[in-house]
Amino acid sequence: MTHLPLSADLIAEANARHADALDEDYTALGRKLARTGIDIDAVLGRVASFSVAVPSWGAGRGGTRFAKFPIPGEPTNIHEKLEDCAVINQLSRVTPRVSPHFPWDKVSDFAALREEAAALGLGWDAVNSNTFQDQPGQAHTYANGSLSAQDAATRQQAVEHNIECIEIGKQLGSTDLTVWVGDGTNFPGQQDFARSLDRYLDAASQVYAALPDDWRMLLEHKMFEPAFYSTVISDWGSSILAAQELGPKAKCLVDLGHHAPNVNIEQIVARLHRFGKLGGFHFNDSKYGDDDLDSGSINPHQLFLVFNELVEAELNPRDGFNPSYMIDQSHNVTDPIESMLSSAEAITGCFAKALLVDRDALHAAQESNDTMMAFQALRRAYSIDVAPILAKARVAAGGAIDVLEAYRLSQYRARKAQERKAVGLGAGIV
Ligand code: RM4
Ligand code: MN
Ligand code: MN
Repeated sequence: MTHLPLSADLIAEANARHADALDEDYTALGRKLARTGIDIDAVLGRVASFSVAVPSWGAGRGGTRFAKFPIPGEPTNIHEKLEDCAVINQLSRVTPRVSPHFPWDKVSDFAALREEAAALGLGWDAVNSNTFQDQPGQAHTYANGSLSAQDAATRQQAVEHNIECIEIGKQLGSTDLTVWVGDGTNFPGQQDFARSLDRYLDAASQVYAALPDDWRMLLEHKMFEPAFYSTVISDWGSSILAAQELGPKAKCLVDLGHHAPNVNIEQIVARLHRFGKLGGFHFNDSKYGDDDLDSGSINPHQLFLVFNELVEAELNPRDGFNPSYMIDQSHNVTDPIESMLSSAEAITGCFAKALLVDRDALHAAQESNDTMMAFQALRRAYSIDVAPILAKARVAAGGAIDVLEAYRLSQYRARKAQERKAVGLGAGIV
């Protein structure tokens, strides 16, 4: 029996005020698309089956490395985070899974946690390990690395933590382990590049060996931070080499903020797919580095181009096509629920626009070296306002036409501010 946090009547009442306008807009867009041979209901069907996971850690105001400015009603534990994630899914109907992070989300009874999520209409996505921070009482520090540390006992501890995450994930019903390590150096000469990678591969292969048959290990690369001179898995090259060495269950995860500025991420997506190693995404946006800003807030065109490659990849599955989609954001100045609602809409919108690309026209232009028409095939799809398709998909599933309006009408955060204890100050997450 599911029990969702917001009143269905409130959502229905808010929707009723927009229903006629939405019907008009959807019909008009349907006519426009029909002129180019696109069936809007078919696109609606694809959009309705799209989903993206939300990160448990994104439900709080993560802050920056410098400060955290908590808001009243912010969640203080995984139970409250789940409730907030259920609000996001109830309104958007596109975020039915939560990606947990351990030990942050540790509880004593994971079977009960799984049921608790199910009662909120939520399942579980990839489990994320954390060997980038020391925990109280931990035997060996990660100050000098984790899976790649010089010290064998530290590496062993990091391996065991990842295996524990797999065990937890089994209880939750996850099938992916995402591994991001902060390992790297801050000074030239600090570590030998080759030997640190050897140590990482050796330790990662022990984690890999513990994966159940239907599990994947998603390797997340990141160019810098907290290591600012070099990181062990710094880029997609290191990531794919590691994934190839580990084996078929190891894939690469692309966090959009983990590259040098202006890197062609959509091409990386195509490359990873070409070699059967595209495992998943952490969606966010950035201006400078790993800014973890809201998806599509800085460079929505890049997000569209990424989805254009994903749609192309799906049509040419080569060794299969099954990337996990997750949001990975840190919210400093907004209500995290509002940010994730807005991001989920931006992500789904780019997927919908990518579906509208006239692939025959694009491929014909590519074949005949007609650069302008190839570009226009993308530009035409990018300029279409797909909001009516997204809203129709949400309403049909019980969500809100205007997600932010319904959320504000619900006064959810103000109610939680009465019930929840206050979050302490302090620095945020990386
Ligand atoms: C890292 C990376 C990981 C996330 C942590 C919190 O920069 O993006 O995915 O687990 O931040
Ligand atoms: Mn990430
Ligand atoms: Mn990051």
